Amino acid sequence: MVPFDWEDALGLDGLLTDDERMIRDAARSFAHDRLAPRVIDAFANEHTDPEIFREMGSQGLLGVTLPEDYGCANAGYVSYGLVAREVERIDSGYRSMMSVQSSLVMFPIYEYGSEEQRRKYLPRLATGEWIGCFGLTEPDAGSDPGGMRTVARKVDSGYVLNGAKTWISNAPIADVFVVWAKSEAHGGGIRGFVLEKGMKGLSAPKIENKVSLRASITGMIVMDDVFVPDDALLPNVQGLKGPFGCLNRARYGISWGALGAAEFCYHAARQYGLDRHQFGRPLAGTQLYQKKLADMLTEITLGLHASLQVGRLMDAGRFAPEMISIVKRNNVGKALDIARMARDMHGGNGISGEYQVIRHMVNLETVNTYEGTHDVHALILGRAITGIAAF
Ligand code: TGC
Ligand code: FAD
Repeated sequence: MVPFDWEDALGLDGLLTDDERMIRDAARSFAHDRLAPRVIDAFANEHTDPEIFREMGSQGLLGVTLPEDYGCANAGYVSYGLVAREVERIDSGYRSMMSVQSSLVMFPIYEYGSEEQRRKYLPRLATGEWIGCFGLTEPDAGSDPGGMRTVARKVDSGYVLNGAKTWISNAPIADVFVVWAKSEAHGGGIRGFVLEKGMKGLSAPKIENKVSLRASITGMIVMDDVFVPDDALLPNVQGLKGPFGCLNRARYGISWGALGAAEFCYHAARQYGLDRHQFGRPLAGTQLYQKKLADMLTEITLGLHASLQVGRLMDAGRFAPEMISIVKRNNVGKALDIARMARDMHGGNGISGEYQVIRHMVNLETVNTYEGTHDVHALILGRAITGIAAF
């Protein structure tokens, strides 16, 4: 028999390698020392500090799964998930900044790019000197990205892009834009292009007044006859499997990250319940309060172990995208329930920014929607179960 650990109920720590624990601990220290002190103000003032990318880069937290040749850590997907969990324990917006850079910008350049593109972009994205964004969603194509209207027209020695992307994380401060467009020269097939800040006809206006994810800047990408040279095309992929291949990685990271936010809320609710007395005893000494804490711990624990298993399968090259749909959908949905519960358990204080649970709660509303909504992941699973696409 061993003593029960209310922070690690089924012994996740013991299932990690020494290297994974080391990366997890480094990410935890970084998040605690560098991110936690600025998050309340950043969220209140809707401020994104671009310096955070440089700081994450200096800690080796960007593109952690990519090879050392390009300045990356060459760690596995379990390590990537552990980093996402620690960063999102502070704020989903900070994890968003990290996961867009790692999974949606660096991964496609590595996986689908030429050696020249890898050498040009990856080292500076790894240090955070350059900030990246990923443009798939459009005003009229969200859950159904195949309906995109952005087009690339072939011209002498390059392409001309026209269209608009919306709800794009990092866009207003980005140096590098991975954009997906229908290419006339490839039979209307979807192709990826790497655009750079300052190109004529390219702009990235900020979307103002978000009530969720306020520490992470979001914008549009507007392309008005943007000329890109031939070597801006990502040569090694065509079709929706290109962007979906990136989304697999980011969605998996989110499955860990959302539970980091949930853990923050669970710990906060536990401490609040121990400290706060009503009716002559601590709130944590009441049956309803304890049931809520038990539900939180149970869902967090089951979700983390499921993500660990998916990460192990990804590291072994034996995963199916539907496995990722299970953990993205379940863990984010459960994290949102936990954040709402924690908000309630804090009573009136729960709506104060100082207690932070309501910030996690409103952030998780976004996380439940982006990277495939909760219901879209149910439909991905429904298709896999029945063989019938119900989109
Ligand atoms: P479908 O016919 O299913 O597939 C088209 C092609 O893609 C392949 N494919 C995949 N490949 C790799 N991984 C996956 N997960 C894949 N899913 C599909 C498929 O094999 C096929 O290949 P091929 O060779 O036969 O052409 O496509 P569909 O149009 O029917 O798709 C339906 C659906 C619902 C699955 C899909 O459209 C979907 O996932 N929609 C959700 C859209 C979404 O997730 N958008 C995210 C935008 S990025 C974002 O939100 C970033 S937020 C980041 C942050 O700030 O953290
Ligand atoms: P819609 O697709 O219009 O969906 C609206 C509702 O309808 C949802 O409840 C959905 O589940 C439901 N629905 C849709 N289709 C069906 C169906 N067939 N059956 C039943 N119900 C259905 N995108 C990027 O490309 N890059 C980014 O960096 C990025 N960052 C984002 C950051 C933020 C803060 C936000 C909010 C979004 C971001 N997105 C990004 C966009 C995000 O991926 C989309 O919002 C998401 O895919 C959903 O698309 P939509 O908003 O158009 O909603």
